[in-house]
Amino acid sequence: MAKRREVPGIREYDAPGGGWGALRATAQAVHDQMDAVKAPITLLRTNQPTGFDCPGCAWPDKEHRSTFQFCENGAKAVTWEATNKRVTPDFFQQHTVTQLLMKSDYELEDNGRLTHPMVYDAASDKYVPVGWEQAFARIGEILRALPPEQVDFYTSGRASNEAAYLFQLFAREYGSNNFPDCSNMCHEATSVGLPQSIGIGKGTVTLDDFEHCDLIIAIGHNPGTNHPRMMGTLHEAARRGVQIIVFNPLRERALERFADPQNWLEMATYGSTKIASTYFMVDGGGDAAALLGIIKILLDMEERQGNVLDQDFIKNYTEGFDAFCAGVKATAWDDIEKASGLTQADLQEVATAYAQSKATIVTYGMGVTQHSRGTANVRLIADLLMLRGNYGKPGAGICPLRGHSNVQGNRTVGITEKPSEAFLQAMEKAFGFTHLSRHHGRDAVRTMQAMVNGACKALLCLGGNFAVALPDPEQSFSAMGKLDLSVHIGTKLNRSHLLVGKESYLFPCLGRTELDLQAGGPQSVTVEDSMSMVHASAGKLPPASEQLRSEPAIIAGMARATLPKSKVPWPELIEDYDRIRHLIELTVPGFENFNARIRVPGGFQLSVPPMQRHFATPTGKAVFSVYGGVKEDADVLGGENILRLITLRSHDQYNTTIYAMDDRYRGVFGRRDILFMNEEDLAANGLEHGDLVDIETALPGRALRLENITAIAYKIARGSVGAYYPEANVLIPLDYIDKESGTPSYKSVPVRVMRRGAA
Ligand SMILES: Nc1nc2c(c(=O)[nH]1)N[C@H]1C(S)=C(S)[C@@H](COP(=O)(O)OP(=O)(O)OC[C@H]3O[C@@H](n4cnc5c(=O)[nH]c(N)nc54)[C@H](O)[C@@H]3O)O[C@H]1N2
Ligand SMILES: Nc1nc2c(c(=O)[nH]1)N[C@H]1C(S)=C(S)[C@@H](COP(=O)(O)OP(=O)(O)OC[C@H]3O[C@@H](n4cnc5c(=O)[nH]c(N)nc54)[C@H](O)[C@@H]3O)O[C@H]1N2
Ligand SMILES: [Mo]
Repeated sequence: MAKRREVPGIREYDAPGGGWGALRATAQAVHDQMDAVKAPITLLRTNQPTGFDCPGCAWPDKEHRSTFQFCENGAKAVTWEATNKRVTPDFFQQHTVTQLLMKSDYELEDNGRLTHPMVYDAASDKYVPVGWEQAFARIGEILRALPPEQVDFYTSGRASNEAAYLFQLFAREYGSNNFPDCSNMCHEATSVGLPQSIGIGKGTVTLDDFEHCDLIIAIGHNPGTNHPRMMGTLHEAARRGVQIIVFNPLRERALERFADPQNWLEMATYGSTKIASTYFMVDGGGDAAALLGIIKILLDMEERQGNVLDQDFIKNYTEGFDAFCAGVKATAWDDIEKASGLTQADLQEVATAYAQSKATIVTYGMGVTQHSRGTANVRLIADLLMLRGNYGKPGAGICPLRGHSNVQGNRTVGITEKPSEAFLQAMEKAFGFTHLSRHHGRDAVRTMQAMVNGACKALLCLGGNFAVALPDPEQSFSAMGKLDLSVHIGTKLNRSHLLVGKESYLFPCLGRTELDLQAGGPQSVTVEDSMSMVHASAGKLPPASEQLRSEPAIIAGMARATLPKSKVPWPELIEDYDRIRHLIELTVPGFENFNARIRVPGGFQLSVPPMQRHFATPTGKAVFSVYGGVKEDADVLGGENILRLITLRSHDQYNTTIYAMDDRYRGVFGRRDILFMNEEDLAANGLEHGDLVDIETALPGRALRLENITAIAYKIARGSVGAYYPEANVLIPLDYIDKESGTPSYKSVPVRVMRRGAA
C-alpha cells in the first residue's frame, strides 16, 4: 500500500483501550482543572456509600461500594465540575454576550464554575448580577401572565430524583405538561419501544447477570469512552470466556482490546485483553437487517432440527409470533446482505452462537436508538431475546445503556410529557390539586418547533445545553432569541445560556460533588442507574461559591414566586429532602419506605417485572413486533454517492461539554474538524486521506452544509461516514426523526461529500 500523506493531528493509536494511556489522561485532567491535593480525596469519594454518585455515566457499581473503581472519563467528569476555575460577575463585566458567542463550546465551559445568579441586560449586552429573590419574583410575574401551554420545562439527565420531581410538580401545578428532556434525544426509542414489547421501558438485567451469561451481543455503543466502568465488566466477562459479539460500523479500540487499570499484572506487563470475540462492521443503520438475518436463520434451524427456540416461553409468555415469523420469512437474503453490509455466513455465525447460548445479554446504545426507525430497532432486539426465553433467568436480558447518570430516574419520578392517568390522580390526591392538565405536552423536538413557530414563549432549563444538543442550530439558535423568557439552571457557562431571549436568567447550582447544606442539615439526593438501582448521593466539597443554591432550592424559589396560592409547602421541602422523598413515595409506585431504603449502602432496586417474567402489556404477554422492510430509509439512501453520516462523541467530550480536543482511541489529536471515511469511499469520491471537504445533506428541503472538514481514512463500514457532535448538528434537519419516538436520527443522515473547491 502506498504510504499515506501526513495529516496534522492524525496518528495511528496502537495501544489498547484503558491501560497507561488512561492513567496519563487522568493525571492531565487533574492538572488542568483541580488542586492536586484536593483531587485524589475527591476522586476516592466517587461512588462510595457515603460519597457522591459519579456524574459520568449510568453504569451501576457492584453494590455501589466495594473498592474505588478507577475510570478515566469518570475522573474527567468529576474534575471538570470540581475545578478551581470560576466565572464571576467580573468575568461577565469584561465580556459582552456577543463576544462570548464567538468562543468555542470548549472555551466557554473551560472558564469554570458559575458563581452568581445573573440576569441579561440588553442595554450593555452583558449578564449582570441579580438577587435570587428579585429574580424569582420577576420570573413569577412573567409566568403568571403567560398561558401555561406556552411554557416549557427542559430537564437534562444529571438532575437528581428530588430536583426532577419538584420540577414536574411545579410545572404541573402551574398547568403545563411540556417536558422536553434529554432522553427525547437519547433513549426515547427504548422508552417507547420496550413498553410495547415487554411492558416497561427499562433494562431487565443486573450486574450479577453479567457473571452468569455466556454470550453478550453489543450493538451500537462505545463503552471505552461513554460507559467506561462497563469495560471492567466486559473485561471480566471476556476473561471468563464469554463470547462477545460486537456490531459497530466503526472499529472502537476499547471493544477490540482493553487493559484494565485495576489489573496490576496487565498494567505491569503492558498486556491487554481481547474484548470482542467477533467484531462485525455492520453498515450504519444496518442493524435491523442484521437482526432479521439472524432471526431468519434461527427460524430455519428450528424448522430443520428443532430445539433452537424456547417454545414454552413463546407459547406461555408471548403473542404475535406467527405474524413476526411471516414478516421475517418474507425478507429476502439479498436485501438483508445489502442493507447490513454483512454476509449470510457472518450472520450464521451469530445465529449459531446464540442458539448454543444458555443465557444471552444484548447491550445497546445510541447506534440503535438515534435512527429513523430507532423504536423498531429496539423492538427487534427485544424479539431476538424472546425467541430463546432470555428474560427472567440468570445471565439473560436486554440492557439499554442509558446516558446521563440519572436520566432513567428523571423519567421514573414524573418527567414526561404524557403523564399517566394514575400518576396524575396520585398527585391530585397527595396535594389536594383540583384538576391537573390531561393535555399531552411537548417533547424536545416539538418544543423547539414550538419555539420556532412562536407557540412556546418561555423555556426553563434544569441543566443541559438544549439548543446545542438539538439538531439544526440555524433554526434552534435563532428560536432561543424569540423567547419572552429563558431561565437556565447550570454549573458551567454554555452556548444555550448566551442565546438570550427578551429576558434571560442564569442560575448557578451546586454540583454532585458539593455539600448541600439546608436548614435541616446536610442533604443527600438520589439517582437511579441503568439497572434500576436507586441510591443516595451526597457531595462533600465546599460549594464553588457561597451564592450557589441547590437545584431543589432554585426550583422551589421559582415555584413559590409563581404560585402564591400553591398547595405545596415549598420551603419545608427544601429544609429536609426526606420530605420530598416522602412525596415521591406517595405518588410514584415502587418507592415504599423510600427514606429507609436509601440509607442502606447500595440502595435498592426498583421492580422490573420482566425479570419475573411478568409483562405489563395490555394482554399481559410480551409482544413480538413486525419490522416491515429491511432498512429505515432505503428510498433516500439509494441515490448516487450518498453516504450515511453518523455523529459521534470524542473520547474527551461529555455531550456538548468538550473537555479537551483529543480523541485518543481514534488517533485524533488537538482537533475535531474531521470526517472519518472508508478508504474505498474516499477513492470512489475522488478523495485522498487528508483532503479538505464540504459535506451537504442529501434530503429534500433547505440546503444544509458543513464546510472545511478534513476527510481521513478510517476503519469504518463502507457507505458510512463519521463526524463529531455537536459540530455536525448543522447537517441534521430538526424534523428528521424517528416518528414513533420523536428521537432525532443523529446517526443516519444522508449526505454528499465533496472536495473543497470542486464543482
Ligand atoms: N465520557 C462520556 N460519557 C458519556 C457521554 C459522553 O458524551 N462522554 N454521554 C452520555 C450520554 S448522554 C449517552 S446517551 C451515552 C452515549 O453512549 P453511546 O451509546 O456509546 O453513544 P455514541 O458515542 O453516540 O456512540 C454510539 C456508538 O454507536 C456506533 N454506531 C453509530 N451508528 C451505528 C449504527 O447504525 N449501528 C451500530 N451497530 N452502531 C452504530 C458508533 O460507531 C459508536 O461507537 O454516553 C453517556 N456517557
Ligand atoms: N448530533 C448529535 N446530537 C446529539 C447526540 C448525538 O449523539 N449526536 N446525543 C444526544 C444525547 S444522547 C443527549 S443526552 C443530549 C444531551 O443534551 P444535554 O443534556 O442538554 O447536554 P449536556 O451537554 O449534557 O449539558 C451540559 C451542561 O449541563 C450543565 N450541568 C452540568 N452538570 C450539572 C448539574 O449538576 N446541574 C445542572 N443544573 N446543570 C449541570 C452545564 O451547565 C453544562 O454546560 O444531546 C443529544 N444530541
Ligand atoms: Mo444521552
